[in-house]
Order: sequence, then C-alpha cells, then structure tokens
Amino acid sequence: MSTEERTFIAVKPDAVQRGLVSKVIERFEVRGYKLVGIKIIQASKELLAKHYEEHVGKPFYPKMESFMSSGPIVAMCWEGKDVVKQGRSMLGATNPCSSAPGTIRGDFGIDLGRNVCHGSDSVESAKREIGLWFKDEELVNWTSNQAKWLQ
Ligand code: RTP
Ligand code: MG
Repeated sequence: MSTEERTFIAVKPDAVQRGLVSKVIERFEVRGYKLVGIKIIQASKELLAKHYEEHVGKPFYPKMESFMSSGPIVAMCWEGKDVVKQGRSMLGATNPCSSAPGTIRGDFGIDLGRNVCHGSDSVESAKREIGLWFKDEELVNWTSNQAKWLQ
C-alpha cells in the first residue's frame, strides 16, 4: 500500500451520460495526480447508502439515491500531494451555481442534484470510500515519471 495520500473521485451518472468522463480525468492528470484505480459501475442502493451514510434519512436522500443509481458511475482513486483537499477545490462548491468558473462543477453543471462529480471530503472519508468502492487488488501502485517534475 502506498503511503501517498489518496482520494475517491466519482464521475456521477449525469456526467457519464454527457460524455464528461475524459474532462474530469484530464483535470486530475494535468494537475499532476496519479490514477491508481478506475472502473465503471452501476451502483446498488446498498452501496450508495454506505457511501452517503451521513445523508441517509435526509429529505433529499431518496432523490439522490434514485439519481445515483440511474446509470453508470466512473469510480476513480487518485493519488498525490494534498489530493483530498485539492480534489475538493477542483470540484468546486456542492451547488454548481455557486461554484467558481474553472472548477469542474462550475464549468460543467448548473443543477445541485446533478453536480457532475463526487470527491471525498477528508482523508478519513477517502480511506472509507476507497475501501467501499475498490478491492485492494483493483488499486495499482506504480511510479509516474511525472513525479520528478512536480515535487
Ligand atoms: P458529494 O458528496 O456528492 O461529493 O457532494 P458534497 O460533498 O459537495 O455535498 P454533500 O453535502 O455531501 O451532499 C451530497 C450530495 O447530495 C446532493 N444534495 N442535495 N438540499 C439538497 O437538495 C441537497 N443537498 C445536497 C448534492 O448532489 C450533493 O452532491
Ligand atoms: Mg459529500
């Protein structure tokens, strides 16, 4: 297991349907982060309830559950310096209409419910979410030649 920080990023069903997967990947790649896990998955309600455990029971949960299980999600694990915090900042605010231009949500969305992308909100959440969405053997430790130019 790598000692580098990792985060869980998911391209939500709206963005998969709209052909935005490559745009999200590109943002993380060009920033200097390393992709260590990726898969396309149709999320079950059980998985979503674990993933969004802090939101289960809230008024917006049924609509969010239905949206998040409406089509495939691209689940990714990205690695690198400060990736959890930087990833959240690259995503922008939860509501795309409050997200600055230049952020993923600010550039690609306008709807709170269909806000393009998920990102872990803390290092602890990232560990929990990566463990929910990936098996250990689905994550690859590899050395990026970019690293020497970026650190
Ligand atoms: P995410 O977990 O999806 O990355 O989003 P987030 O941290 O920015 O926001 P969070 O508070 O965790 O909310 C999870 C998702 O629930 C939807 N939401 N709807 N009042 C509402 O209708 C409402 N509030 C939140 C959003 O789609 C948000 O991404
Ligand atoms: Mg959240």
